[in-house]
Amino acid sequence: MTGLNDDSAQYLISTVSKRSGVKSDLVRAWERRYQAVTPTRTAGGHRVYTDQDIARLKLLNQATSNGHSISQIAQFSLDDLKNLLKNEPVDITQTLDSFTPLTRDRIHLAEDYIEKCYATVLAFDAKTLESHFENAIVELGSETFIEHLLTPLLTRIGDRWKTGELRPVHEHMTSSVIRSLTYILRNNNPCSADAPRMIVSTPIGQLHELGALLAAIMAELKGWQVTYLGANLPAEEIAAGVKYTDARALTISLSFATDDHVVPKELRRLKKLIGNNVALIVGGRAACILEKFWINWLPMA
Ligand code: B12
Repeated sequence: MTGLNDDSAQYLISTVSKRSGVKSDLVRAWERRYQAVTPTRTAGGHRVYTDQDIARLKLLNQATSNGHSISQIAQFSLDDLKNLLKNEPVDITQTLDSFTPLTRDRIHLAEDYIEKCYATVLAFDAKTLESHFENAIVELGSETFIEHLLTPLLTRIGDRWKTGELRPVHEHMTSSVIRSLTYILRNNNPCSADAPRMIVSTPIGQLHELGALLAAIMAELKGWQVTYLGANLPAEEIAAGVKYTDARALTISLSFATDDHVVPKELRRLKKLIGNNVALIVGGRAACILEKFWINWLPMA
């Protein structure tokens, strides 16, 4: 049941138990009786497991806590397990952040994943990158994944692209894999009909859309009903979106700092069009440029 090749097996059972939350004895029992995971062995005979084994064990643990019988689900693929849990009252990828404090261990885990993901970007291996991301979402939860893995990883990619270590095509490949994760990251539980509505976009000339997309996902995880409009829209169109949805807030993401007046001008127009009853929230790494123009912006939460 290990989906990755055995070269990636690297964790002893003590680490696996700590990271998955499944006691070592139980890991061995699930393995012996149901082949829930099939570790390889070191020359000395110790079992070694992969990140994907850990993600599987974590989901199996959650599913059995929800009442599923291990004998029936032990052979499920990672995707089958995620689908099973999506329909449950408690979905681990969405609740992990709320219930688990952000410990030093989890931050280290995110840092380990950043190294692995960056190596995979360098190797231009989209499939493995996707697999690392999927495992990391299971282990870290969506919010921690976005804040402590994706954001620093993208920052590093931007820096290395600037120094020439990476080419634009490395960034494009990574951005495309990230976009494909949206479905897993989003809060798939139906939100209440009276949840406040929010529009998320970027102004004209701001082509970076990932900051806006991630901000939209974060808002959705916090209970907002979000309509994401994509990037590079004129003020009139964004304001029309606000009007059609009767949104209470408009979130604008800025990733690219320029000296020209386009963004401040667009934001002033937007503010005028949406009026004072709709909150205008501006964030992203380039939002600080607005200070020199006029606008209060919300630093990265
Ligand atoms: C991917 C990328 C691209 C892709 C974007 C693909 C896509 N579909 O989105 C493409 C190829 C289009 C691109 C183009 C360019 N890029 Co670019 N790009 C990046 C990169 C690597 C990641 C950007 C990203 O997605 N960030 C999104 C998130 C992860 O970052 P963030 O903005 O900090 O947002 C986080 C938080 O701030 C927060 N957040 C975001 N929005 C909001 C909103 C609210 C309200 C709140 C509360 C929080 C919040 O949430 C995010 C997650 O936590 C960055 C590197 C970097 N350091 O970010 C360079 C970077 C932004 N790009 C840069 C440059 C120079 C360019 C180009 C000029 C390159 C060129 N010569 O053409 C063009 C400009 C395009 C334009 N006019 O906008 C520079 C910008 C420098 C500057 N002056 O600001 C950077 C910093 C790279 C670098 N180190 O030089 N880029």
